[in-house]
Amino acid sequence: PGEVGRELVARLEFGKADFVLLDDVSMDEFMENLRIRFEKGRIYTYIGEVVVSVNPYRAMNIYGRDTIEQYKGRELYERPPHLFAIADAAYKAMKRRNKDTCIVISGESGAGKTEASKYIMQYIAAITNPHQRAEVERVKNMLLKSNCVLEAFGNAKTNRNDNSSRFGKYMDINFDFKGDPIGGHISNYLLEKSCPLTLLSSFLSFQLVKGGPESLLRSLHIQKDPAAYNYIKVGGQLKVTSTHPTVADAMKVIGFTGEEVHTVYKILATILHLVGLRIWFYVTLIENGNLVPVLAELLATKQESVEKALLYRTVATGRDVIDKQHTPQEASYGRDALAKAIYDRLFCWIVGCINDIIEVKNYDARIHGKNTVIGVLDIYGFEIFQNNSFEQFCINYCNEKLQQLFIQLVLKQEQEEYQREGIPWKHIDYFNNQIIVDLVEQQHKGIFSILDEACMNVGKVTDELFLQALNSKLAKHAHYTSRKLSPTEKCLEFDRDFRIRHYAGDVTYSVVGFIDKNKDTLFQDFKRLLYNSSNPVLKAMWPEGKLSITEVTKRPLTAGTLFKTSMISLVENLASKEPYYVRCIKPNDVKSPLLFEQERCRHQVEYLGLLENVRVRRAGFAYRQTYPRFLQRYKMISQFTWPNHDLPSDREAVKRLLQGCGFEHDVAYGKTKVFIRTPRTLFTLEEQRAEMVKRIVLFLQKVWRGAL
Ligand code: AD9
Ligand code: MG
Repeated sequence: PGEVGRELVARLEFGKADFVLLDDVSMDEFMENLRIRFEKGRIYTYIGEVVVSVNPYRAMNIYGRDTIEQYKGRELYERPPHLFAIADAAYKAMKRRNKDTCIVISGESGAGKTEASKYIMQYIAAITNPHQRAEVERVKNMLLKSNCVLEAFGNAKTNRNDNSSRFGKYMDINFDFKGDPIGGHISNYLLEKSCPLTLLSSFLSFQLVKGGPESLLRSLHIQKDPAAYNYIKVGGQLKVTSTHPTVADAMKVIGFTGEEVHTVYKILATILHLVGLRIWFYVTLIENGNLVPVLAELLATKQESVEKALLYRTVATGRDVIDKQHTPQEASYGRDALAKAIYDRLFCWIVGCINDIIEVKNYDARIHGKNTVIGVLDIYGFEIFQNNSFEQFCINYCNEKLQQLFIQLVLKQEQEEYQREGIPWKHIDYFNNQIIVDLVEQQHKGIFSILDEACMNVGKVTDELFLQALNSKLAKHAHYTSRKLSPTEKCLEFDRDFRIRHYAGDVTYSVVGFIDKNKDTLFQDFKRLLYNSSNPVLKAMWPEGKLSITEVTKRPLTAGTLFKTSMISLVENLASKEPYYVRCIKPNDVKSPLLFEQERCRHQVEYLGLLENVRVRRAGFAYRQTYPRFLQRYKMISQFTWPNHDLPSDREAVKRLLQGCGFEHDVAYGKTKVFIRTPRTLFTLEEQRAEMVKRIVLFLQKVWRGAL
């Protein structure tokens, strides 16, 4: 009775645990339910099998061992909504049905994606390897530790999140036939590195300034006094945390050699010094030349080479090769590009090393059967800022791709289930965003192609010319417009603006910087400089520096094209798996556990497409359940099924029960499951059940009292 009583109260007070059960799918009702649940500390709510999560901004006592036990092996609806339920569903599908599954976590910066991915990993680690096999424990430890290393290099303090992931991450966890982890693989996407100064806010770099031991700092020529680096002032004060020893330890534990770790230090120190390196404004000369020998030492190369690479550029004119001096502006640009590129390479190299370490080894599929996978994707959600540039364009394109995948998979899954169960398919009306995906990625006609074409122009390449090309090629596209095409539109304030009508809403992008960021060029001279380093680790990071000046004719792929290609393959990979979704919402901008900012949240609900999600879910059958489980829950509301039925099958019994309630028109009977179309029906069933439960409880209480 205690549990039943609690459940009844919970149902009344904590809003609806599944948005599909809303009386009416409107924004207002959705928001009301979300707010009630957040204020009551119920941070998770379902839309069918999707978890909507609101960042609580406080420690919640819902991730402990006892909670894990409650969710282990249970079905989704048996417990209150939780990440663990989704993790368990993904795990069960993988283990029972031998399916590859994936968990896609999205939401804006600070919404709680990375925390969610860690809880999911933790849950999987906790429920696997019941026999404590040493090798599996080792793998689990590696997978968890590798996260810590990646965060140290890939996360930074931003004004939106103190521990913001500056890269998209997809991690595969491989399981053996027993369902225990045996390895993994990480893919990283678009490390945000727009400005070298922001780079330095990455934790480990900070730690090097202050957190490292004296001897290490001396060898890196770093002064102990942070005031010497007062140019690093991202987000105010230098924040020093004590991650330095932990990260170094984690790196060593997972198998980085001492030399590798030391090279990492040297590279970070190089960036620190590079950012401090000043070039005179009027002449191409280095103002603080004392840094040149320091850089040469850290990069294990010659002083002259460093200086030359910073100030000159080798160009081939016909058969001659000449050294052409940069303008001071070019030299400063080159220096910044070098700092960014080094960090980017370092990060990719670290990911590569981790992959070598955690990849599945000694697994013979012929003996042990197929090894299955759970993928976890922690990736940036839709971004709409005051000023949106190339990065937001890429990120929003990524979200269009994921939305397209979502539409295809949810609909495909529904369709397949109906087929399996022998129920006729009914068309679902929804907005298909393929047209926007095409607008961005189509060969020759898409925005990425137009951008690449503009970048390839000989002669003067400017952002304005790119915008002109967009305007002439996309003038008739329903989802594209610009100041020139719609001069009266208020939100297109500047000539440099263009706007895309994304599925989640309109976003105005400023064309400034698109060309530069897309080309993402690092002068070849730098690549040669680093390739010729006598430090083998550093050299290995820059294989293309091997090419001589006359050999370098092919243009490197642009940032846009690389991103597009990686997104296409990511989506292909996800599409081959059974997906589960976690949609994260950030309740306010001040990290408060109490504040539910209505407008902020509404906006996110909009661009996560959650209402659309509820609609798709409800357009088919809102609820489905296997016959035995359905009976288990509702059998008390019919005399034919309570306490047991004598019909030939559970299917017949469910039919009888629903007929008795007058719901015949609203249900379909599949081979193993009953499908209920409208949530109202389920609602009524729930109410009748609650009523019966109450009566039974009262009855039992009377019996007990009588017996006593
Ligand atoms: V970003 O796109 O990487 O900038 P995320 O990853 O969405 O962002 P993150 O997971 O880092 O956000 O969460 C931000 C902060 O919110 C964390 O540092 C926690 O302080 C807080 N948070 C998030 N989820 C939870 C939670 N389930 N319980 C408690 C949480 N605190
Ligand atoms: Mg994150």
